[in-house]
Amino acid sequence: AEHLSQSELDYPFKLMEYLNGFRISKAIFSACELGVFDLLLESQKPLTAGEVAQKLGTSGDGIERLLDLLVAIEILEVELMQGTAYYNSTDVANLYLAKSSPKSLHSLIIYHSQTTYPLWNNLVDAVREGKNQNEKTFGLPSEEIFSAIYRSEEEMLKFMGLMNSTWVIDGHDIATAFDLSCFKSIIDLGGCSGALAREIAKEYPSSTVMVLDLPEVIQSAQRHFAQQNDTICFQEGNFFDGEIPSADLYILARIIHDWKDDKNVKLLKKIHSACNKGGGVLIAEALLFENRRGPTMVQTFSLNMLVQTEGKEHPPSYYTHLLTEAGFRDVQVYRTGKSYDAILALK
Ligand code: ASE
Repeated sequence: AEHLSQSELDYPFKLMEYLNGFRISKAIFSACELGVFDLLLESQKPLTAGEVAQKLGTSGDGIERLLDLLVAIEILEVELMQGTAYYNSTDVANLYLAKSSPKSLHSLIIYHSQTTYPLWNNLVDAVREGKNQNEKTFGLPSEEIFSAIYRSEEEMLKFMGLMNSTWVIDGHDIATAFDLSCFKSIIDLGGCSGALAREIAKEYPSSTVMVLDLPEVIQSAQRHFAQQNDTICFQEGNFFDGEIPSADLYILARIIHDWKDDKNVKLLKKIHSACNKGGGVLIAEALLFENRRGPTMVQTFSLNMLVQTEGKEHPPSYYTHLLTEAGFRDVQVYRTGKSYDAILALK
């Protein structure tokens, strides 16, 4: 095979690293769940494995092996003093792995460890059956995907945390992908915790930004993600079964990838008819290459949609067709080069 170099045939280094990927992921997840990164940030000084074990209530041997792996993958640092290893965080761990950091990926990690990981354990069945594994994994009916994703208040909060942490990281690029200043009223449909809406509101202070989501999501958003002097407002609704209020711009961030084509066309047609004259729609999704040969990350996202939803990830042409079919025009695609890209279309 062409893509396997001679040295890969001599010894499958790359293959072995891929095969080991799950152990690396789970080691980072576990350190996060144990509170390793929070402890090292709070302690303000390097700690021995014994001190970490004592503070976190773990075995000394277990934590030492975990800490040593985290050092090897450069998520932690180690310093030897009189033959004793002192572990310290790196800037990356402090910024992205500690819970208290404003850019923390802690919620994303908790979700992947406790929900995504068990779902991926049933990937074989997902591929065989071509459908999500909510039923097999969690004992929940697979038809109504959000009754599975929101199966308890705890699960809803975890999912909202996942959504929140990605938009804290990626929201600014979505907000600035296009000049949206001409849109004075903006509604983020399925805007969840409001993290992306806040990024939009920060960038366009003369626009009003509203999050429309299911009643139970809005209530959780206001209870757990509200901010003092919030720049956005919340509206309970249902963009499939209920009314969509009129606005200049609608945001659909990671909505289209959850659903099948017919639902997506219906939704975009409904948005088109609610949309004010001169308005538009902004879609935020992870875009595949047009030939679907990458990016690898987006291909893994698409399999993730298989195990958990009824949707998939798409290349730009899919969104262009969808938007055009719903009556939108002047579709513009902006690739951020990060996880999520932006598409703007006008009424
Ligand atoms: C959805 C987004 C996600 C629905 C279910 C989901 C994500 C995980 N599960 O709209 C986030 C993006 N995907 C990954 C793999 O992180």
